[in-house]
Amino acid sequence: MDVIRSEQAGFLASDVEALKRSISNNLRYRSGKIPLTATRGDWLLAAELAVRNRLVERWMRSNRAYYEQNSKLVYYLSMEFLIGRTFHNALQALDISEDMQEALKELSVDMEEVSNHEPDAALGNGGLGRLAACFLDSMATLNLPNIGYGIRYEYGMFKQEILDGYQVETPDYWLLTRGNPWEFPRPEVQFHVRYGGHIRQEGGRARWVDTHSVLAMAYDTIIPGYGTECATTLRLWSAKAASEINLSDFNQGNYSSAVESKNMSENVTRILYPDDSTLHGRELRLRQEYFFVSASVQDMIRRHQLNYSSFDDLADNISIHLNDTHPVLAVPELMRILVDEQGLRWDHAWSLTQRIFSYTNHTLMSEALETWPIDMMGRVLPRHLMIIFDINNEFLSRTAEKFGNDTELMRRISLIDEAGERRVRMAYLAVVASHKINGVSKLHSELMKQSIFADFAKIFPERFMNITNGITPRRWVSQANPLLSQLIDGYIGKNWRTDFEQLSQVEPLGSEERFITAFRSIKRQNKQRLARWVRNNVNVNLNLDSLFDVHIKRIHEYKRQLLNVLHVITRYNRIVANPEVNWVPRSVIFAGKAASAYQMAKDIIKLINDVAVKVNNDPNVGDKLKVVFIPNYGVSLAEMIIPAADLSQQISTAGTEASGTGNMKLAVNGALTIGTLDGANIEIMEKVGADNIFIFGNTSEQIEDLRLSYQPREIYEKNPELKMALDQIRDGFFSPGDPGRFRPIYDSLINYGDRYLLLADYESYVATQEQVDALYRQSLRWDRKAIHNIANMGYFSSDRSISEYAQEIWGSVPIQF
Ligand code: 26W
Repeated sequence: MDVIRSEQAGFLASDVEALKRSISNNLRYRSGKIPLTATRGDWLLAAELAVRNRLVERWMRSNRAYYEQNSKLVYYLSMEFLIGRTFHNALQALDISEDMQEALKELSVDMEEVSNHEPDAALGNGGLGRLAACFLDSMATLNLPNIGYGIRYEYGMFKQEILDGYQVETPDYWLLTRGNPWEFPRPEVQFHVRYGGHIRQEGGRARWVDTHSVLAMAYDTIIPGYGTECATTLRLWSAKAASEINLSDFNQGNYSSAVESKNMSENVTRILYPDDSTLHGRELRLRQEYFFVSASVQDMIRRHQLNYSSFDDLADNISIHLNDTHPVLAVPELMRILVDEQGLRWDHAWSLTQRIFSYTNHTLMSEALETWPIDMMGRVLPRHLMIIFDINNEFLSRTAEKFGNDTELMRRISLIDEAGERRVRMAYLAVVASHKINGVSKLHSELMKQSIFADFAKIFPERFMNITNGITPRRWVSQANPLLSQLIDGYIGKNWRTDFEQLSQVEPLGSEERFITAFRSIKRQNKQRLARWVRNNVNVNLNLDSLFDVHIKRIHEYKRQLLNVLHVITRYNRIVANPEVNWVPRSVIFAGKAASAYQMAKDIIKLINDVAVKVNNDPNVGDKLKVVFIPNYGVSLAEMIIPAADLSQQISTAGTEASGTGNMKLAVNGALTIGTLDGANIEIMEKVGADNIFIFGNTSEQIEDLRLSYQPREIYEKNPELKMALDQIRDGFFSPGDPGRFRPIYDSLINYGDRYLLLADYESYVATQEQVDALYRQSLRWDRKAIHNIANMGYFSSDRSISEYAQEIWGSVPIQF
């Protein structure tokens, strides 16, 4: 009776009976199936829609509350949102996981089995995209009104297969196989995004004419908060040809040219660029960047005009956050709309713009900093280039007024790099246009001021700040590690999910035998879950008593997977030389994708796999050492690997990893970290204490000094174990059929300067690995330290990060329910 009444009132009840009815109805009326003919995919869809519908009510109410309360709205602009799966996350938000499991069970469906059918939404490369996803989760959970804007890529991050040890990329057809049940297409929300053409001056106003346009259509996804009624929106744009297929071509039988221009237009949202380190300066990428920011800014202006008759209060009503420089064209786009289309004076528009924008930098690596050739930008976006020139002129003359006409300084800070081919420096544009600029860890924010933005930090000291990254406890503990979560709940209650600092109450449990025993057993069960997966998919048997040593992240030279390999080879050589020693058994687990054009990263993957073949098949080694490369790393695999880790590898060259967030996920799931003093590792050490983390290697300052006179060959000559490992790589010990295969890896270290100073840190790394072994032998001490880590990681919640953004940058406040 209750169920019926609440459904009549517009609510969907969420008891088992109501869920069953929804699922059955969806199966029947959405898919046209009966249980007898339903596939797993059909059941999943039916269950997903049942969940989605139950979120809609919250979503509508949140949107209403936002309008009624006149709240400031945060627009989070990001080229990437690495969401992963949604089903479990939504169940958790609604607190109906158990009821859903029961409902499906009564329909003879295994929830675990069907939910593994859901593809990951892999609309991102790595850390930056996943951070955006954690931030959306936190903004919704904190009741902060916001809209995330991005691109609805038809193909997300490529799928990685490992064939004969090599990475092979295949397209990620995530939308084609089953559609996306979580999204709401909004055909009524479309904007023209224009490219090309030229500028005509008319009555003192610039008119952008003879353009070619592509339509941007919105697709909305609900982002549910946890422990709140709040649900917010992720709005992704998809390209549609402005004119449909050319009918006259079609009627004349020219079928290919009939669809060609449609395809060209729609290519703009076809695929995610799978490179997170080097900018290739491709025109299609520039078009993508403009495409989504133009549609987003037009959408913001439309929304503003629904409620306001002038733009005077625009900066009090909205904040626009730039997730790295990828969306920075939103700056000239807002200026263009305000000045050219809405008739605002330049100065007025610029002062609004500076109050509205803020920018987070995620990398200092010069090859990843975006710059666009003037030529290309002038061709694709002529009006925006003019606006950037105008911003630059004004910025340079104001700076000259204040700091004197120092031509060297002007050359350095100009938004236009005049050396060689002239290019626009997008990071400088972001800094000049933003009132706040932050790095993502304390060290990174300091280095940012000392290196790429040194001049700007003097010109605008009040703009620069730090907000250390965080991760969402909902996905990375509660969802990924249900056993650990239940254990913690039993002692301290469930509220740590929204108040992560409550984990500190776990601290005293580190001396309670019952808790330690339970913790140990859970770690083992998580290792078992992973080992089962590895056996079925990689055909390697992992020893559950071995130390699970985990190195999972994009494959990149600066992240130094190769340093890990050097240790593995050293360990292997030691075992072979002394098989009788009672070695601490290790399973070294790698996972990560290499950018498709990044040959060295791909060579490293092949090396890992070749070393694995050698080590795993050597009868002298047995269970003492296993090496596994888990293919196709992504959010869902991370959720399985992380809870099973004993040791977390965070071994980037100090000064290169802006923050890291995998480091946080692993530590809070009870892995101990072996790491350098880089990025957020430093802050993790501050929280957990130097005794509970394995720090090694040169500091960023030492690295800077070392670079001046670095001689990797000398280190190699002096250290026989290191020399042996490198010679084995060089001489084909791991690639007997192709002995020269890894020569480029050897050369990069010994002959081409070892850019990431692996050799400088090798000895201290290997020595620290010995300390790891020694501690692992004392399992009680190990477990206590792991528990101590969990108890002291509460700071690294993305809720804390987002509260800081809201208070210190956006000035936004929660909606009241
Ligand atoms: C060439 C285009 C490009 C350049 C840089 C694409 C993507 C990037 C990103 C900045 C790379 C990235 O994901 N950076 C990571 O951001 C995380 C979230 O702040 C940090 O935790 C990582 O340390 C940082 O590498």
